[in-house]
Amino acid sequence: MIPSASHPVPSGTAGSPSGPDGSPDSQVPLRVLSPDGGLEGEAPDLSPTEREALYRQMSRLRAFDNRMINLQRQGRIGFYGPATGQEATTVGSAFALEAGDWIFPALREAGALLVRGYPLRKMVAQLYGNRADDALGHQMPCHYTARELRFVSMSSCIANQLPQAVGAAWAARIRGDRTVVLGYIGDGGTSEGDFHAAMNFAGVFRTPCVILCQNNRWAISVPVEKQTAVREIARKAAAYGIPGLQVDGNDVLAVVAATRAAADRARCGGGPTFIEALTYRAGPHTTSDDPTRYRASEEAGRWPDPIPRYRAFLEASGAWDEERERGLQAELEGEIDAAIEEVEAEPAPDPASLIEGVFATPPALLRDQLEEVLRPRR
Ligand SMILES: Cc1ncc(C[n+]2csc(CCOP(=O)(O)OP(=O)(O)O)c2C)c(N)n1
Ligand SMILES: [Mg+2]
Repeated sequence: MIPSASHPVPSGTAGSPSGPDGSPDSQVPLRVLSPDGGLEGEAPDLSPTEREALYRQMSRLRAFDNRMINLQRQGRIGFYGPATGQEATTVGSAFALEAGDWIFPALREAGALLVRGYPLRKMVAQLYGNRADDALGHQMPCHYTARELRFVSMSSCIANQLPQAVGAAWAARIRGDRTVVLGYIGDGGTSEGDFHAAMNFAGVFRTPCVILCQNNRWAISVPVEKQTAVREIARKAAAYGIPGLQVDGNDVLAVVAATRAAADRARCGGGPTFIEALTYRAGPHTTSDDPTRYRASEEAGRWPDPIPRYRAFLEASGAWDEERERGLQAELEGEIDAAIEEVEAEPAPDPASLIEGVFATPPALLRDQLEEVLRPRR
């Protein structure tokens, strides 16, 4: 883990929530695997198929990220925001939910959508914004949305999604159903007023939600030390009467365990939980960013890569080997190739769709503009 004077990541096997009474005890992040993949804590109860699925989805997300960055560099898509290094946090947390739970992503949660079973082809389509895209290019790239899978589109404005997540959880509570809401936020997002509004509301109304902060140590070029003067973001939860804990976000088993416990608590009427997942944004903020301008490249190497770390754990129990790895990589390459080929064959959206989908009857001004767009150029 990355040792830093102001934001250390001590090892430990037990996540210790600071209680709703706000006890200021120092946090010990929940950890199940050692940095090299040895079992050092209590693994969550998962079947062999589920254990393998965690690995497959993390690898799928990594392969997808790598290919989408290449596509952007080749000029085939305009923009991409990878989650490299954060696969365990998103995949593990979404995996711990039930299918009927809602997910309100921040900006780096494509892994949660993959876990939900969203077709990879639709993700590629969203990035191209052509006729294969459900939103017909009306959204910015990486703003996936899947109502049928209870995955709300991310909001471009940082932290907006959190009051919405907490409100949805309140609705579930009023209706008395068993839905839990998982709302994500980044370390940078915790400086926004919406973070306060959401945390306060969740605490006061004891809404059935899990608020998960992906502390990847950077908000574009702003390091977490300049974002907040508190050493552990999880401690902020105490001020809202919410239990807060830290988890090793590069340890997929720890993330599953922490999120599952928090979701179970919420489902049983125990109220919200705040989880700070300690992770690292190993890549650029987006394809428009060059992190070499503001941080040392050695920094990333101090964080265990969550994928080989978990692979070592699977291999130690005989559940994975080199041959299976080769098979998986070939399968992923084929899946991504096929998705790109299919989407690239689609034409651009019908220009008329530019003014559809917002107003029941598009106003005259928009109709005039469309006419101008369609008028043949001289
Ligand atoms: C309200 C608002 N302010 C600024 C931005 C520009 N912006 C986009 S992403 C980002 C950083 C977010 O950092 P963090 O919450 O840590 O998430 P991460 O990118 O690390 O996943 C900023 C400042 C924005 N989208 N919305
Ligand atoms: Mg961040």
